[in-house]
Amino acid sequence: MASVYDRHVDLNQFMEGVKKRNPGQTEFIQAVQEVAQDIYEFIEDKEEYHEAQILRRIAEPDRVVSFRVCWEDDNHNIRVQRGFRIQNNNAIGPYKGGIRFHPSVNESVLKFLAFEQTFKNSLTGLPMGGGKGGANFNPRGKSDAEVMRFCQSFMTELYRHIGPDTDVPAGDIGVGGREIGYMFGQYKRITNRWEGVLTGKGQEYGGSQMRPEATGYGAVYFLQNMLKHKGEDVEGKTAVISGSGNVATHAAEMITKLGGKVLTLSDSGGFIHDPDGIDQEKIDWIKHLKNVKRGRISEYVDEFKSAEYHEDARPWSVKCDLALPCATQNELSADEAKALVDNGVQGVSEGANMPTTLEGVKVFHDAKIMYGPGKAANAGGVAVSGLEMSQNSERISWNHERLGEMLTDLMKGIHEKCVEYGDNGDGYVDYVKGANIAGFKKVADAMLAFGVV
Ligand code: NDP
Ligand code: 2IT
Repeated sequence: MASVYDRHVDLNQFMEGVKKRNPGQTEFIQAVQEVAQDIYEFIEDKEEYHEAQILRRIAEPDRVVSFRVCWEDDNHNIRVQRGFRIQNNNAIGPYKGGIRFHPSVNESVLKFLAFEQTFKNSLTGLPMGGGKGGANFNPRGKSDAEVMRFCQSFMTELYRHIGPDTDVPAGDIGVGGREIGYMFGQYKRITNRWEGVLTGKGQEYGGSQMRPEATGYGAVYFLQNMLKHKGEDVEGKTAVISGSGNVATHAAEMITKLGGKVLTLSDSGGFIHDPDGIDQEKIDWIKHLKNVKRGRISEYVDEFKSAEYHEDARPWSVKCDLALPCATQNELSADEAKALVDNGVQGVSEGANMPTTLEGVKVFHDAKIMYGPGKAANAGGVAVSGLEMSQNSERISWNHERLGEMLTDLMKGIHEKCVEYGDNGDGYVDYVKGANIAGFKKVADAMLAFGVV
């Protein structure tokens, strides 16, 4: 019988250990499972990784910081939230990853995101480790003043755990330019230092051109690379997109620029279906609705009569060539994947992190659909964050055109790495396997170099 010290616990025994050590953390266990199955195959004949227990170590965060965040709402009620920063792994660079403000945030969700981020950041080729943070704060319906007070209180604790060479947070769900501004201002005030400690900053104070667009554009570039690999293109194809935030609106914008037609967008209330296509003018209207008016996607149908609103529903039943889940984790089930396949979907590119369930991924693989997992497809955001760090360190700013070219090249490079490790030899590329192995290898080899730390 294998003891816990056995170097060769099999995949099932490994996963049993992960479940036992992380009780009830379903999202984290799901993310580890998805990676472990590919890594086990890859390291089967590589004794050094077993001996050094590399996978076991990557699946144990370096540090989980949890803290209380108190703030006062506009009615003078004292509110108490839980904040976190998960520092998963810094083998190849400072911890790097977003901050999420959403009522669903808990330790499991942030541990899954920090774990995924470790592989994603490695795939970019830039020197960034993996981290993630956030709080169970719901920005919806809050005044600007309330959001500011929350962000300041959050940073009053977080600042001691981060730094430009230690850990560099950015945005994620519920954290955009406004929140980054409030958090950066508070960091600067506490430390009396202007430094590139956050990315996704405004252009006026050290933010990078292309960072707002990078995740959504990058997800479409990844899709374009997958299609090209099969001699296809985005032009003339229909796309179903979920979400209507930063990633979804920029993915929609790039699909449109490349001659595709976007049929849907959504939020947690439901989705809009516009058979005429959601063109640039409509996307600009949605950006204003979301970023300035802080409105809901249902309002689209009052403005654009060609569209229908489907309450409490997700868009995956709408017939399309391309699907881009860009909202949140586990938003695309096996049944929904099957509906997409039955309707003839050709390519799926994940703007969100882990939006497809494990069972849904299996449906895409069994049907041999081009399927780009989040850790590869949405890496453009963190990649341009890495470029923002470089610009801040050098105290310069590169222009939009140059950064656009760098993003295009980075996504091409990530696609190539996925093909290198994921080509099954039968013409089908398993992009999940490719991303997992390529992402793992660099981190694992760095860890081997450090010995037992
Ligand atoms: P935003 O906050 O800008 O937008 C999030 C969108 O997703 C909103 O439309 C929101 O609707 C919807 N959404 C959030 N939670 C749920 C839910 N539980 N059910 C249904 N819809 C939901 O976030 P981003 O666009 O930045 O992030 C979207 C996804 O992309 C996330 O998975 C994030 O981790 C990932 N990502 C983001 C990157 C970035 O650079 N921003 C980089 C890489 C990945 P509602 O308003 O109703 O909540
Ligand atoms: O999931 C992600 O990659 C992000 N939210 C962006 C992280 C970053 O540091 O830019």
